[in-house]
Amino acid sequence: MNDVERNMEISKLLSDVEKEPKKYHEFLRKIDIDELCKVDIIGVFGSSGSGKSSLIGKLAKLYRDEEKKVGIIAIDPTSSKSGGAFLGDRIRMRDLFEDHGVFIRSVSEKNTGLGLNSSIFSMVFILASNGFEKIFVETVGSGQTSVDITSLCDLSLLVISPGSGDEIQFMKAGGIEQADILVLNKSDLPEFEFLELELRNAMIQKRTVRVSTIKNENVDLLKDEIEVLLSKRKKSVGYCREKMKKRLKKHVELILFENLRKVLSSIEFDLSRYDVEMLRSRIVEDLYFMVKNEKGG
Ligand SMILES: Nc1nc2c(ncn2[C@@H]2O[C@H](COP(=O)(O)OP(=O)(O)OP(=O)(O)O)[C@@H](O)[C@H]2O)c(=O)[nH]1
Ligand SMILES: [Mg+2]
Repeated sequence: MNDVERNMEISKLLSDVEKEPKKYHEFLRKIDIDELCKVDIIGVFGSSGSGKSSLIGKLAKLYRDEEKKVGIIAIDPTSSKSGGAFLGDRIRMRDLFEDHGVFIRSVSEKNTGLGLNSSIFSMVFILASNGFEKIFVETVGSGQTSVDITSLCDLSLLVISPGSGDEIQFMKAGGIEQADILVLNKSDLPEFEFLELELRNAMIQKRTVRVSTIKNENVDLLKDEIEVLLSKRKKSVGYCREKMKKRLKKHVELILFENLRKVLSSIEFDLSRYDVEMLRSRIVEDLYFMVKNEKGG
């Protein structure tokens, strides 16, 4: 099978899985967990416009130069109404869109409010078991979202650029422990020195790499850092299976959460009319029906 055929096959599998959970169960039953462990999943988060997509584009290019296959999943926050960001990415990552060794998908967060959903996990697993060696997951935000994304990824990058004052405050409050590498992007801009100053004042101890994505400066250095960290992590005994367990746990949590929401939204009556006890029994009943229906009963 060549790359084009394989990509078409993956696209089909992805949409089948969306429509029919059973297909996903079949797929999941067959995957080789140890094989999956060899794939590197890299999370990239940070505020909107910090340069995440541009950076992923440049990193992907470096991996493509080594003939590694690259998957990119960009999660759009539900609030972004237009396809503008994605179209922009199409322009910024034009070379990649034409490269069949790269698989790019833009997915919606689907109103979970968590910055991710269960189908992102399925996508990652599907790409990982189809020969993609490096998988990037891009997501906006750096709060709880990034915590959840970390459970999926082997390594995560927080991208900040001039004007990311809020994030620095957040980091200072200890909120960003989960980022492995802090990427200071847009070093070509004159305002960059303020970013450095702000960071120095906040006294944040974190592995940091300064890059200019637009000028392609230091992106290779960042890639080296990523590789060193990944190989160190993957060499540690029991890492892969433990990580996989964390991923599957989060995956299960998301599936439960999404099903629960479905049930709640199907309760079509004015909830405000009910008292606490009645609401409780209503939920219990509906859950009971959901479980029964799932079993085909
Ligand atoms: N000057 C400068 N601009 C950059 C650099 N990297 C990215 N940009 C610009 O910053 C803007 C946002 O870049 P994106 O890569 O789309 O940022 P993003 O974080 O993916 O944005 P969202 O997906 O909307 O959250 C674009 O106009 C880029 O051209 C850089 O290193 N220097
Ligand atoms: Mg982007």
